[in-house]
Amino acid sequence: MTESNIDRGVRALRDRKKHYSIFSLARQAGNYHQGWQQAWRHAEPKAEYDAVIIGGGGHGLATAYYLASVHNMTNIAVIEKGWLGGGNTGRNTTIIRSNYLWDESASIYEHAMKLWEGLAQDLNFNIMFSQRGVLTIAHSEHELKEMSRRVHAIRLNGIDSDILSPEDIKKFVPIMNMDQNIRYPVMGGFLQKRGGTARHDAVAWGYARAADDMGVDIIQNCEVTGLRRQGRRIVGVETTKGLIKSRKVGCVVAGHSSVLADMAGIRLPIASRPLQALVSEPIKPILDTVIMSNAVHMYISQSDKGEMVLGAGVDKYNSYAQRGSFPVPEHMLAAAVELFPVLSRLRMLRHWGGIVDTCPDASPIISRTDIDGLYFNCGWGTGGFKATPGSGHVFADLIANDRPNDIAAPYALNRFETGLLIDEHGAAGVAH
Ligand code: FAD
Ligand code: PYC
Repeated sequence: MTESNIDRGVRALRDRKKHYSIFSLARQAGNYHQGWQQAWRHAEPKAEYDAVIIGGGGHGLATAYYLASVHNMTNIAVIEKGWLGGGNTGRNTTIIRSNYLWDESASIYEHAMKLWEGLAQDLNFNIMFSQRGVLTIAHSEHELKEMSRRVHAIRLNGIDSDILSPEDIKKFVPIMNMDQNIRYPVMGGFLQKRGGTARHDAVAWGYARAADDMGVDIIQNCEVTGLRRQGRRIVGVETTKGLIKSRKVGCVVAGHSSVLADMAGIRLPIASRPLQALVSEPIKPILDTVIMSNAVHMYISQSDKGEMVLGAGVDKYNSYAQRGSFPVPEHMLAAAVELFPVLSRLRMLRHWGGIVDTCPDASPIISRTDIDGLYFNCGWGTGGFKATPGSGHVFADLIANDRPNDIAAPYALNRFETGLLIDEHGAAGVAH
């Protein structure tokens, strides 16, 4: 007798309770964690699936989760060449906000924000979503004017956003250097109170566990090396574990999108560039919000562990190497120390890079292609973590129904032919 989805759901809930019982935790601690249940199965590929998602980052896993939970498509696989979340999902600085300029952006990023607000409950997984506010600071008259325009546009879309004066900022972030004679004086800022952070790995793990519970096969250490077509239709993916057949294939591989597109003979308007970040040794709590400065390419927050999390600007060259050049973080750290002198003797523990997929208008691509059954979700560049739930939700809808919904429609590839670009360079956290 085969197990129904409902039975599987009930079993999964029971398993989770088992997994989280306090006695079980204590027992496992004494056991050096031996015998812990895996959060998701290590699946081996089946010969054929109703849909294959390439890329086991947050966006790919979210897509699989919503395909299963909203569209009842459970015969699906997520194919990941490395480990889950090992791409940009596990490398980002976790800033979440929905304060973009254009209506199309408000629609998708706010859709994501609303999903974030209930995501821990939806997934039954603590993703450590923390709405601690995101404050963007301005260092010139010009930036202040642009900021005011953006705040009005954001509010017209019903999204929270407040202008802060230097006096407000001094109260809100006491450790910020408000001296007006420094190289980048803080002249004002704007705050999205509902913005914040989430634990990036937990987002990947939460989606993976919930998708696995519904029968999704998550296949790690399996690289897609080719896209199999019959004429203008996709029929499968070639992988390091053999051919996997499917008539629906979603590519969600961020910095490697052009590589995948090339396998199908498609040229995407994407440049892949390194973006770097660093964390410090953990210290006592000193910063309870997120600060971003687009002018100096610096953004900073403090993790729940106490580490200061700092990110820099994009490197100025294309690359697939997950590291970056030294001058970029050096420039950012100089600005960070000027703005937060309290950090001057802080030691950095780790430093890394991710490869971000940037589009000419700094907005993503969520699109069918001219190959039937082949879809792309990419181009999130320096700012896709915040979109993870919204992106997965609308991409699943596109794959299931083979037509974009109202939120996804403006992000189709044809905007690069029609000229209906969504220019969000000003709102992208990092200039590129
Ligand atoms: P990824 O997590 O990169 O997943 C793609 C996966 O595809 C990878 O795991 C990769 O291994 C896999 N893959 C690639 N090729 C293949 C193949 N051939 N076969 C199988 N699998 C393949 N965004 C924000 O909103 N806020 C931030 O604060 C922020 N900070 C950032 C800081 C840094 C340093 C970086 C690098 C990015 C930052 N971003 C931020 C951007 C954000 O991380 C990304 O937009 C987002 O995580 C993309 O998620 P994804 O699931 O699409 O990609
Ligand atoms: O998109 O908010 C963002 C961001 C901050 C740092 C990198 N990206």
